[in-house]
Amino acid sequence: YKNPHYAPGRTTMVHLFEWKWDDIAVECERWLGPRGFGGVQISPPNENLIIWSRNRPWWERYQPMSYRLITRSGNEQQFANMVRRCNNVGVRIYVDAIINHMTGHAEENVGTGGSTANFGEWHYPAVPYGRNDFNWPHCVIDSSDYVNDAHRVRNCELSGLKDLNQATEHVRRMIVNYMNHLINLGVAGFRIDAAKHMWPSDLRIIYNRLNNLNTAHGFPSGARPYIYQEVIDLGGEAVSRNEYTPIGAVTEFKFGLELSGAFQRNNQLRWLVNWGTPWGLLASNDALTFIDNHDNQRGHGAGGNILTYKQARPYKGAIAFMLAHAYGFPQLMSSFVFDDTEAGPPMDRSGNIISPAINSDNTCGNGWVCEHRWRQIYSMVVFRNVAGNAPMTNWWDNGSNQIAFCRQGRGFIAFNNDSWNLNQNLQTCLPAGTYCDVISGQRNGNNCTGKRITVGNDGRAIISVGSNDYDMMLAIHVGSES
Ligand code: QV4
Ligand code: CA
Repeated sequence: YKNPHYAPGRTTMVHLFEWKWDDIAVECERWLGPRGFGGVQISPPNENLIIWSRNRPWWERYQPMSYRLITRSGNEQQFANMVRRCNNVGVRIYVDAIINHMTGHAEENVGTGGSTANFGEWHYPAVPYGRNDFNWPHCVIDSSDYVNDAHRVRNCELSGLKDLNQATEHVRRMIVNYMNHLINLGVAGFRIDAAKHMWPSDLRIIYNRLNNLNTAHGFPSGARPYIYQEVIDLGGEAVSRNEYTPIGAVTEFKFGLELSGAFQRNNQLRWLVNWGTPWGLLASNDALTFIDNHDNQRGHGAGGNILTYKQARPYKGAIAFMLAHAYGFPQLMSSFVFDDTEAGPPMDRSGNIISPAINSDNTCGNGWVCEHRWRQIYSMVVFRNVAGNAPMTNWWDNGSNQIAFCRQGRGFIAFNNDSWNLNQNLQTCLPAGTYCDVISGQRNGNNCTGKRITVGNDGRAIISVGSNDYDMMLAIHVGSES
């Protein structure tokens, strides 16, 4: 369950938060496939409660009404079409699976597919679920439970969301049917929402009942779905991430918290010399890594000061470090613009999501940020693919916030987060030649649109990153030789 089953040479997925299936299909074909992205995490595809009383917040999608594939992102036919088209260009689809609970909002009761429920009676006829399928007697998780009471974290409601009992055969069967339906349609794996709130022993049984990935979509025979479980564990809680690593990968929330701190100069970059398990991170193979996610970029979920697209310069630095470093399985966030932390995606008056516009410089419009289309970010996805399994070597730092390292023989990166210039003769571990920096520009035929770096026969080069440069890093790799 820990292999994402990316197409060969691909390493990185992007969360296209609240995108429509038709738009993801075309994005796979025109951008993600050609640029070497490995996969897409999509928003929950199952029917959710429509919440007009809060003007269709993004979080309505975390209130399931049924497992029918019909949401503001599209219907089942559009979903199937997206998965097929993305797989055809080597881009995998990962589903955000909400299997801990149903709805938690009492005032409205119609879903995106027209299903209704009787919230007060624990009655969801479109699944169907009834009162016996939920944990009983009902209770709501208090903040103190997270510290003291793993039982209540698993068996009480997460902010009033009706809490399913995954120990019952009927609930297991409904969940497994839903997930297997998605596997048959060609998805490669799942984000398990709110995994902390379910018993690992129940989850193990559910995972073991899942089908192998669909070979008609290009997966090897016998391939198990990739499973990464949302467990926020910054330490000091009754539930530990270590309870979940035996059954799948886990979202590593310390990763983005620590890197956000370092790139905001709350910590010197030189300390990143031993980035990884010495920092208290999960084993690399167990970790789904990211800087921000859809929750913590807007103050939901885990605490802490997290970098987002709103602090573009240090954010790009942190993302570049994530992608250059060998640790973990990285995921990029792709956002819509927001000020109101509850606001849903760009939509018209009827609540239909408005598609992103694509500008001539490849960036997005219509209220979409599309971080995955920022040159400094997509170029680093290529860097990671090119680096492959090459070991990290030749760490250099200036004792402060200037650092550099190699991916031996494949790539080299330097960062300057100090308030003075970086000018050094450094070992790049690359063959002699002339290379284009993929941060300040790119290779254009035999020319570079940004900085050009000359690597000598000894592998050394003069590396310059001014403290006032537009970006704080410089990256070259064997694919950027001019
Ligand atoms: C309100 C009150 C409750 C009350 C309840 C009863 O706040 O005290 O009990 O009404 O009616 C929304 C509202 C929330 C509301 C709730 C129920 O924000 O105020 O409760 O609905 O109607 C997202 C949002 C939540 C949202 C939820 C469902 O973040 O705000 O709640 O969707 O719409 C912990 C967990 C972790 C979780 C994280 C947010 O360990 O698993 O909190 N993260 C995941 C998702 C996240 C999602 C959920 C879990 C739930 O990443 O996006 O929550 O599926 O850390
Ligand atoms: Ca639960």
